[in-house]
Amino acid sequence: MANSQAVKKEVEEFMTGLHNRNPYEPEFHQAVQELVETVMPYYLDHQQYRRWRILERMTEPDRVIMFRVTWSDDDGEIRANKAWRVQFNNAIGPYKGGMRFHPSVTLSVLKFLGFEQCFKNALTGLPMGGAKGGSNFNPKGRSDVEIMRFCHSLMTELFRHIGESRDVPAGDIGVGAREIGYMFGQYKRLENNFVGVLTGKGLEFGGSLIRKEATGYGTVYFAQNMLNHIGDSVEGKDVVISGSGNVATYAVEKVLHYGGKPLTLSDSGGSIYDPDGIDEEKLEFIKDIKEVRRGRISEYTDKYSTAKYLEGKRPWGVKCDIALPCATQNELDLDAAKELVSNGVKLVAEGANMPSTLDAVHHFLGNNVLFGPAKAANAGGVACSGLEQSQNSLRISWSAEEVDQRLQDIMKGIHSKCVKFGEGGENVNYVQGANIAGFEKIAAAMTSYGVT
Ligand code: NDP
Ligand code: 2IT
Repeated sequence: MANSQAVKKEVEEFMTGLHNRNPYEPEFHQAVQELVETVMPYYLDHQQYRRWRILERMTEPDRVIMFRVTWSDDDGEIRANKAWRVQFNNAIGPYKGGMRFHPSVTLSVLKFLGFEQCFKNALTGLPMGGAKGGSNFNPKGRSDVEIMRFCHSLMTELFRHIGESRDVPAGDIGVGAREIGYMFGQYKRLENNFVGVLTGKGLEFGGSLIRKEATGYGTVYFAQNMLNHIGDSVEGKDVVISGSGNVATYAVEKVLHYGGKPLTLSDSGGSIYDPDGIDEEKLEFIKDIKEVRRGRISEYTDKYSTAKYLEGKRPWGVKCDIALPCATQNELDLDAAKELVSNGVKLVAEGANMPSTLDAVHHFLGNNVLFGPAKAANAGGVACSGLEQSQNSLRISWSAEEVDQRLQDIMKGIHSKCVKFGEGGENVNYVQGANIAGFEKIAAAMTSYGVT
């Protein structure tokens, strides 16, 4: 076993090289640092991987496709956006990962997401490589027809780079059932081929039951596994959740199924805090605001006057047992982590991708908080996408119960893999467990191929 000084030196040297090769990509640096810190001792103990330079190869995407998306808005103005598809690694299966439409999308953001996706997908046990794509297009305030024109134009370039055995995109921030429908429609038209080339499709054209619920449900299944492992459960726990999109709303739903009390939600404008708890009826109102009317979370307090709207604030100051960050990257920093810990938080599970900064992660781990990192905790979404691909290939549809049972089994399997590689301290170190388990599978496959 390599000593800690030697590990530290190797991490520093590796990260210096990565920074030099990839300047101005802070999110990508952060995601790699988090992985390399925990994987390096394992890497040094497995010299065959080091000899084959697996870490250097694994941190370089197979390819990045960058293109222009031109479209006309409702006033007839011509617009041009940037778009990318980062095909990171297909050692264990066809590229798989979502598309994000948000003005904050950059190559660095998509490289961090594509990189994390590789390990997440490996953890699911399904044959899926890692990719991510998206555009700096801002869907907010755009009409349905503008969204359609944008999606069609994007697919007019993307279609030549994807395929059911090549690369299978899905949704992410700003990309839900509506956008997937427009993109699938254009793909089908251009290729004259009806295949499962996207996941998250409508139920009428090859979508899977439970896909829309899967990321939020899966995050809570994972939290439940973590608590069960120490003889506890979600029942009776106060839960603080951020975001109010796909992941957050279905996390609330599963917390309610398990007898927990969701207290907060948020969006980019601020947070709502309901001391009485968000129940099923209130959740239906939120889904109507966000999914149907595409409104703001602040509207919640117009209807439920005992709730507070914390304008411009994230919800981490609210006392809780469990925190589920489900909005976006770096939404939970060191100050927020300190506040949560001093308020007695027991468990944090990441529904979003990389929502906690690296020093926040260190603070949780250093204070015996059970911490479920994104690549394990939110893998339910892509796992269910994998199940959608299986159903498409078999040309059958499974019932909601069957898909949900498979999802629960997959989340349990991911938990076991994390325990296998993360045991040793007072608590299971799920960051170490997830990183090493994911790394091992991809590294073994890459080694089998020789120098590729
Ligand atoms: P949605 O677009 O459905 O919802 C995103 C939510 O996060 C909205 O409430 C949005 O608020 C908020 N948000 C987005 N960007 C910011 C920001 N910069 N600051 C504050 N709030 C923000 O996306 P999803 O629910 O699908 O995705 C949420 C997270 O979960 C992302 O990190 C995504 O990568 C991750 N994820 C998603 C999966 C999926 O299957 N959809 C699978 C695994 C992970 P507003 O409306 O104001 O923008
Ligand atoms: O981050 C993610 O795992 C997703 N956005 C889902 C990807 C997918 O292919 O379903």
